[in-house]
Amino acid sequence: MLGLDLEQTLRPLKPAGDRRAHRSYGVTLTGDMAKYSWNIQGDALDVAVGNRVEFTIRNMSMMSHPMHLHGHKFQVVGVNSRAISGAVRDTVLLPTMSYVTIAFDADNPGHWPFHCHHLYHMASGMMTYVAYQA
Ligand SMILES: [Cu+2]
Repeated sequence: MLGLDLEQTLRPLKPAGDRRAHRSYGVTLTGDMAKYSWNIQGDALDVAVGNRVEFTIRNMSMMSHPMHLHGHKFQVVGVNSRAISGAVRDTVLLPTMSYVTIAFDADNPGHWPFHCHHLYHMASGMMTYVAYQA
């Protein structure tokens, strides 16, 4: 349950559809156990209404992180560089040293948090925003 084996077997009741992504973004989860400092680094997540966007999340830290996006549901479309048509969720677990790609339609304008759902990790810095361009 703490890896991505199960995740790769899940199939959606309603897939996000086969649109090609207009934009792909990359973010990396980093951290330091001793300092209890956690971060999310990478592309600015500036999206445009109507776009299909993909985020590839790489966990380069030594803890797992359940990553949660507000305001949208996303489909898991890649696990460790393997393309899948996976579950539709609003949170996905990133085990240590794993990659997950998620896809969603930018259909809910706003300024939406994207963060680790371990609230102590979020509070120490593992949090960013999806911002819709004007
Ligand atoms: Cu975390």
